[in-house]
Amino acid sequence: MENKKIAQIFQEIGDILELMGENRFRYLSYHRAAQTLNSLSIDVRQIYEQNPKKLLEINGIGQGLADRIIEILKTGKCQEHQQLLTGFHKGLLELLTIRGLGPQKVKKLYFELEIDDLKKLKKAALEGKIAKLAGMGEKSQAEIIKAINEHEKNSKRVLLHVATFLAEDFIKYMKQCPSVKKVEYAGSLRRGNETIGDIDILATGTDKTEIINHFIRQPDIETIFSQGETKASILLTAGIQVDLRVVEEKSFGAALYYFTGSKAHNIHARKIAISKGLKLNEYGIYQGTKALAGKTELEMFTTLGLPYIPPELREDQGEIEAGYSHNLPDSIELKDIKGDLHVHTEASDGQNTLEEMVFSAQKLGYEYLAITDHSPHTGITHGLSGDRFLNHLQKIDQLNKKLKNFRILKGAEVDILEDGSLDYPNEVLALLDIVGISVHSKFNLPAHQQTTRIIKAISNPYVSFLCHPTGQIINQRNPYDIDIVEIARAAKKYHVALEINSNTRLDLSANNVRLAKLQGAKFVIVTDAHRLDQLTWIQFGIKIAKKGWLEKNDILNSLPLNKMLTYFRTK
Ligand code: DGT
Ligand code: CA
Ligand code: CA
Ligand code: ZN
Repeated sequence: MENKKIAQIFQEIGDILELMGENRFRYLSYHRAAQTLNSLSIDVRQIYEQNPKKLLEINGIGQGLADRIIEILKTGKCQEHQQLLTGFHKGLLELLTIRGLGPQKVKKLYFELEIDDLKKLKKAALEGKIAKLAGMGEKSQAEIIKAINEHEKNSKRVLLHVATFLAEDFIKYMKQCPSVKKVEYAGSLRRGNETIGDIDILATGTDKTEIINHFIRQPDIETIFSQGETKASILLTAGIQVDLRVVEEKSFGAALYYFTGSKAHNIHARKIAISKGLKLNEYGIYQGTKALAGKTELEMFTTLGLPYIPPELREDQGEIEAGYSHNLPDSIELKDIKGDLHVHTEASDGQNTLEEMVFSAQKLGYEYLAITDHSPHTGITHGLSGDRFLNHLQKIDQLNKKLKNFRILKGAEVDILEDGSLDYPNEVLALLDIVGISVHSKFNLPAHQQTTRIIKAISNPYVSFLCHPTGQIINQRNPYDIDIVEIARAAKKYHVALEINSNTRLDLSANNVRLAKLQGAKFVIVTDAHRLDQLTWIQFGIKIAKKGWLEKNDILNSLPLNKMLTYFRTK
């Protein structure tokens, strides 16, 4: 979706206008438009392609802003934005993101101390220079240091996998406290977001003080931020904050609902409660002083007249409306997955043997497993070719003969070359049951060329699925410049699935999944495991699929083997 990109450009235009002391009305209109675009669940490009006049129906978008949206959709840039940026210190925009720093203070810091980025701000604050400015003082200086620390922490959001393992350990630790009756994690982690700001834990039990004391004695704590009667907050040595709240048992469901969020979902739910003459908060739902719900989450939904909405969907992206109209997706679950289709062995860059991977997949209850070692193009992954490849396939045939009720699929992860052809000729691909294709080079082609390249590869009749479709590596590499809508349409046309990579890539992302589903694409959820333990990481791909509103029939590896292979082979 390009909404976020356009929103960011509008936010920056608004910020610069504000810093330049421009008319309040002008910069606010940009800021409001940025907010609206960020929360809009349909792609503005789709609106524009249907009918450009419809852009004017978006809240807060007048003709001037609509023209700029069209300009960005067509050229990727906005002239006004480019002009404003010329000669402007971009670091000043970053300063505005620090809590407590508005345009007036940023201007003062710039003119009096020549502070034009975060690094200079931190240095000046730590050297005590800010306290000496007229109207600032020691207290504002301390606030600024605190806000910078917060900012530094937030800009390093932790990957879902890492936060999950830390939270699960923490929950186990909390259960060792005899006072704890129930303990669960909430927040973005429970909603299955790709990255997590902090971990929110909720507990109930007999002795609140004892629960808090147990929490702050966890052995891996770096700092205790705060500790009160019903809540505490700490920083783990792993660099992530954990917030604990201890609640009454009769309010546990209400608190779990509230602290699972998202904030946008909560606000929407509260509005509905108000419209029914009820009060909804983290303690329960009330009619006057009478509590109607609070002990369980399900009660909360039922009282609002809603079916249970899974945490992954709670982003206020239409799930509440879908709940009322009985259109919630029948979400895919872990038990629906019949096999993994993307794993590596020591034949290329994996760490375990073929036998070890197969044995583990059987233990997970799978019916099949595709071994997809690399093709040779990207030398570093020790890809297979010639006799080495044929021997590898023979080994799979031999092992298959020994197995009952389980099939190893002969597969490969084949590089897409620059011109969209594949790294193995069709005669070799014909030997395989499953062919995943990947861009592993030439990440920076222009959008049109990159999209055409990938679609050409998708059109090869031997291809089963497109691996990590956008190339994004969270916190490390941006997605390649591609048109995901076009790619999803081609995937549908050629019976090629799009991969949800459950490994640390988490590519496709939940938003892209939802977008691709709208185009009629099908998906596979796979682990790209390079080690045995990574086979269980399928749980993260399931969360992304749920968050992207997928159902069982959207996922090809929820099908029995023959049905799945028939889909791939019908071109
Ligand atoms: P994160 O930690 O940035 O990855 O995202 P969350 O969603 O875990 O956010 P967090 O930790 O600040 O707060 C946890 C939940 O608490 C959030 O999802 C919804 C609820 N919450 C927090 N602040 C507010 C608020 O001001 N209003 C409402 N309605 N709910 C809030
Ligand atoms: Ca959180
Ligand atoms: Ca929190
Ligand atoms: Zn791979």
